[in-house]
Amino acid sequence: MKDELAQVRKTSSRRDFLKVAGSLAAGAAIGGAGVAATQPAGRPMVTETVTTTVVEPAIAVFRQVVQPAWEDALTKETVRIAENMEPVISHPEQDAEVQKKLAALEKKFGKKPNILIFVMDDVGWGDPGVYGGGAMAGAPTPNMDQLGHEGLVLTSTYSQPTCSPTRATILTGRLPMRHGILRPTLHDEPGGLHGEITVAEILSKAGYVTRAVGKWHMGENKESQPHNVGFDDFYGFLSVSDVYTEWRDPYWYPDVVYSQGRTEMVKGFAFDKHWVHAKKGGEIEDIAEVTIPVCSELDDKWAEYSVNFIKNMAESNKPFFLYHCTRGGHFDNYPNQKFKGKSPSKYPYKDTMIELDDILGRLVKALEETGQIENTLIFVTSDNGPQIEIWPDSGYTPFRSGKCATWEGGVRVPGIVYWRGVIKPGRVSDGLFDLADLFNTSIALAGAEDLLPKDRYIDGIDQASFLLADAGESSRKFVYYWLMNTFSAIRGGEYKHYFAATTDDDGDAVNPGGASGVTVQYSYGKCFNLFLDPKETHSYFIRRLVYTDIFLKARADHLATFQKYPPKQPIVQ
Ligand SMILES: [Ca+2]
Repeated sequence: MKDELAQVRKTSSRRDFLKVAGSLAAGAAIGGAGVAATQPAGRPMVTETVTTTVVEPAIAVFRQVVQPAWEDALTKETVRIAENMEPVISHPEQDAEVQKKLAALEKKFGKKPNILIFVMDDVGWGDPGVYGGGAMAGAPTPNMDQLGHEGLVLTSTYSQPTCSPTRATILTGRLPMRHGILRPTLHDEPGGLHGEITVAEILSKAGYVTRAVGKWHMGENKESQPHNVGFDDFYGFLSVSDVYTEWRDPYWYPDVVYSQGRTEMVKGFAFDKHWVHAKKGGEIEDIAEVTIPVCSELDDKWAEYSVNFIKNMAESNKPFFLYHCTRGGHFDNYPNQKFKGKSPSKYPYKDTMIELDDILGRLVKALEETGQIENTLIFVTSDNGPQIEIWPDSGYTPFRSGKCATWEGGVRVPGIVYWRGVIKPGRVSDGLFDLADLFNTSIALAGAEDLLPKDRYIDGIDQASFLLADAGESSRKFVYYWLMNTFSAIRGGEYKHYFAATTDDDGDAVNPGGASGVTVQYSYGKCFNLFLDPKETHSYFIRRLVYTDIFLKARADHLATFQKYPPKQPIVQ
């Protein structure tokens, strides 16, 4: 019977298997000998009724069959490796496998690996073809798709609900309540990242050449500028695309464009209207004012800058950390002439998507041509979900709501990981990955764990072995969702338990999106099974009380970390 079961396992769906397993067990019960074969050792044989003998072995077989090939993170214990570090699920075997791979590479290349983090703006989980978008969504993404197919596609990568908080979380490994940037900085708000320790600062100490290219948006004040928080060189703009252009566009702002007084008022706001260049130890130099025609060429110029950097680094005995952040596809998209009207959709956001994909291809090509592709980790992501209120100049997500919300549409983003020769091609994982993990993972790849801060709480965890081992499992048990300073939800396994959320009812907005609702605290909570209900429309908290204890404890443990390490902003509960 074992052989028959094995054959069924290989060829049939689970439902078919259960049916066959049940009948085999029933037959065995009647025949006698078969029952003994599936009876667990030491369990007394039940022979009083046929019904009992059928059910018991069938369940035993069922348990054997559904033993997952993947790890059930929700049942795993975590280990706190330091008081100021997020607890992890330990995986000593995959850690050892990856250490072996990395040691061999270091021997081959004579230096630590390069790291390229490619952050797109407001691009949705559903936009790349490898996530179901691409050609379907009127904007094919062959380069993203290829990296995904030949690397690792993460289906549960999490950002923060908006731009600036996510970017600061990537660079500090800390949630917004700790680094203090709870929402995007606006035209007249200079403050930002100062006082934080960035991955660029740590990697610089570890011997890396560090460079930020493109959008910054983590504060314009001098102390927060990229070249003053660890980067050797910065080439891009300090704020966000719409800040530079929307008040120049008569379609959106006739009341400003055709009013000299209001135009002067905006020009008087405390933000630099130029895109800039700066080097560590130097001052910001303006390159050009970001008018609408200039805006449409920024991504192309920034790509060229990164390509040249990659080429120049080929002969260096130092590894690099390149943080390349695109302008697109944040509203308003004014596609480059080379791409305008070139997507099947022909809409500005879609034309921008095909340019972003082309740019990724240019960076990969530069790594290939200079012999660095096998010594470079590439991580492709977005800083938050699509800005639904701006539709149709916005991205696509199959999930509920969008940017500004903690619903999945706001924070679940693409996560494509590629490293030729290191990551086994064709991997797909739903293991949890918070973009904060890029901080710890980058530092681990640099072998610079000794330089991790000890005076502040770090929410990121080292996911190197998850990303790089052939069958790597995530070392993260929970993702914590914050809606600015309100604790919103926790995800563990496929379950997500809400304590608070932003409303996204049609009546609240022109288009129902994350930026238009109000924050509501749920009296008891909501619970969604993201496997069965990825759109989060069927809360069945009251039917899933068995998980509630886990989430209440996780919430209490998480909030307790703010006792020892106070947040920069007060928590609202
Ligand atoms: Ca964004």
